[in-house]
Amino acid sequence: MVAAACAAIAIAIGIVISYLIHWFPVQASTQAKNTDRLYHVLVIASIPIFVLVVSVILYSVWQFRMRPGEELKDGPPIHGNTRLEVFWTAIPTVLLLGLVGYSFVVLKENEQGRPAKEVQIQATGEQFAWSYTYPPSVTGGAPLKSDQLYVPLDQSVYFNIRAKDVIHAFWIPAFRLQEDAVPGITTHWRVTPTRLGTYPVVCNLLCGLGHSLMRSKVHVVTQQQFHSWVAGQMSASAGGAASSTGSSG
Ligand SMILES: [Cu+2]
Repeated sequence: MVAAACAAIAIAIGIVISYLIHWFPVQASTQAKNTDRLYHVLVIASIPIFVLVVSVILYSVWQFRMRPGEELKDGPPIHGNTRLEVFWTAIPTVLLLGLVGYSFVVLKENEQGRPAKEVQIQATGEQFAWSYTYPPSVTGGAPLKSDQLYVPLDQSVYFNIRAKDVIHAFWIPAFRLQEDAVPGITTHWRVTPTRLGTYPVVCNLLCGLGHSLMRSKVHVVTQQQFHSWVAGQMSASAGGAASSTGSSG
């Protein structure tokens, strides 16, 4: 009875602490909210098990400790306990299947296809920088290459992720999304930004000496600002191209 009360108190304290500590950066996407909810469910499911396991260990260490004069004694010869073994196999199985199932649902939801009006952006990793290509479906003209990442608020963005040299990982912590950038193949992730602001883009796979400098920023702006930024970049690159042809001719 006392043990059960202590366990309940320990579980409650654990859950409160898990909520009080801010583990993560701000949530800036729909996917971030789903992922954080999953994380909290996993923590809340893990705390009672942690308390149970640690309690059994501490109890056993104290209760079955060697007392003076018992140095040469051996433990009682016990062989198996079918009922106990069925329990400690069945309960973790059910629990794990439940949590794996829920994780699967969250991942599926995060990757779900969106309506046709989706912005496509190609992110390319190379030693040691990220660059971005906005395709004709976004620019309405030629593809736009830039070292800056702008994404529109409340609109689904689909990233095609590539690498030129070695394996990198395209990670935006505020979106809670990460995928490897692998030479020779294109990987993807999909995000719906939900918070205006500027957030770090990080390469999260050791890719060489400059790896720690391989950082960039994502600007989440309104849809109107996004389109005017793209238009501005397009006219700037058109102007640049025109002047360079002018000077060479
Ligand atoms: Cu890297």
